[in-house]
Amino acid sequence: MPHPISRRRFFASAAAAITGGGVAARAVGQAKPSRNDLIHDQDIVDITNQELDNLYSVGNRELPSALPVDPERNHFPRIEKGKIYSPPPPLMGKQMGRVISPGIPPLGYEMDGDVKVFKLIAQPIEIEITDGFTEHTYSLLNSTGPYRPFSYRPTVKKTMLAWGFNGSCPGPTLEATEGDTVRIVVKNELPQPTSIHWHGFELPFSQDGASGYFPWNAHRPILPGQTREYQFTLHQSGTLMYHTGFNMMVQEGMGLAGNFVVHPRKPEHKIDRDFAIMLQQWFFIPGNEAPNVVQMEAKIATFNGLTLPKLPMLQVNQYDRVRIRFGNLSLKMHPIHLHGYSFEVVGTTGGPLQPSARYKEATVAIHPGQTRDIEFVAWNPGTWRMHCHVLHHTMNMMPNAPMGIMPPEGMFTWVNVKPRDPQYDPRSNTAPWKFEGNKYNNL
Ligand SMILES: [Cu+2]
Repeated sequence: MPHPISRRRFFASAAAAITGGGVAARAVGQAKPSRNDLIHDQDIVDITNQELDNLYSVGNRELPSALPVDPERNHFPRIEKGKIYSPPPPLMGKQMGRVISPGIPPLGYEMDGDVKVFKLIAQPIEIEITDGFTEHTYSLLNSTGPYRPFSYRPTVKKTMLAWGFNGSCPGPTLEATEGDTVRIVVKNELPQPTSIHWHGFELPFSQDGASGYFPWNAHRPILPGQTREYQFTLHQSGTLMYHTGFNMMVQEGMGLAGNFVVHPRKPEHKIDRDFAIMLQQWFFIPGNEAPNVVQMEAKIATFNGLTLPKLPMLQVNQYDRVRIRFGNLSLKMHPIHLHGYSFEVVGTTGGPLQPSARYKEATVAIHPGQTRDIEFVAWNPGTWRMHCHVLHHTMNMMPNAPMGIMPPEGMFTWVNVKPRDPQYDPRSNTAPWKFEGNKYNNL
């Protein structure tokens, strides 16, 4: 005869049966739903005597043991504490080009004759995606709006065990000029083979860097501890990328990627502020610091591996000509939107667009494996939002924004256009505003 029992009590008893054996299981049969159970537990399930017997016998069965863990082998993808990783090469942090990659130190080069030599060390690294809200962040929020009643959702510190280059994930933006011959010395300090593919480059097959599908590849991968050099001449310009060419779903998922900007030999015009941003996404199983690389529905989306408040905003002066380059090595498309401007899409992974092919937009879609360059003259002062318009990527899939106040995380930052007149306050409703967008058509 079935015994009615509330779902909560059923599960509580089942758990007790597994741990406590027969005594607890017998108690299940005597349970009668109380009024409180009926109020709080909507579902009443019927349990047959047979099910009760099954519960009873659980305590006598041998429970499965924990999965065996071999600390020698199961360190992936953690940093091996006993291993010494190379410090960033001496030219890491030296700004030798023009491109600013917000949040990522630049990488300079050395000359070997006529060859520009870059050094990349592929290694496991621990990065802090965000350092979380601080007292300072709260004070800013409270001074700029009546947020107090809405209990703003705090951002917590989030670290990630990733794979990157020279202590940075994504890797530093490489920068060279059309016509240069470049040599990239890649050392592999990862626990598995790797290689670097030069994404979008017109180069000799032997330098393409894709490995893993023998025998059609020109090269074997770089084994752990080994170093190899790639060398080629740049016959094109534009925003290109580099990423792993071995075991890609794992290695690109772990972050082995970076931008590679090739400036044209004869630029059409001067660019005052030139930025590069890598779009990536990460899925974390709760409690894990290493991203899960098979999950497409990522939980955290980043610009250059960071989210606010750690991700810096893009600082420009009014009337600067601004270029922003986006590279996408995530698994999803990101439509990046900028407030306050219609920018021009001026370049792709294939290089600068000819003037007739450029187009005005306020949102540019960047698909996986693509880069897009946008350009505008910063005539309109203000601290303008720039973010992915897939809202799950804007706010890291946390839909609990109170009263529409969006948590500024995910692919979200600001382009701060500082007014030429320091007294001018763009936030004031009465600040004199002049439309100047028409002056800067046809960049
Ligand atoms: Cu997106």
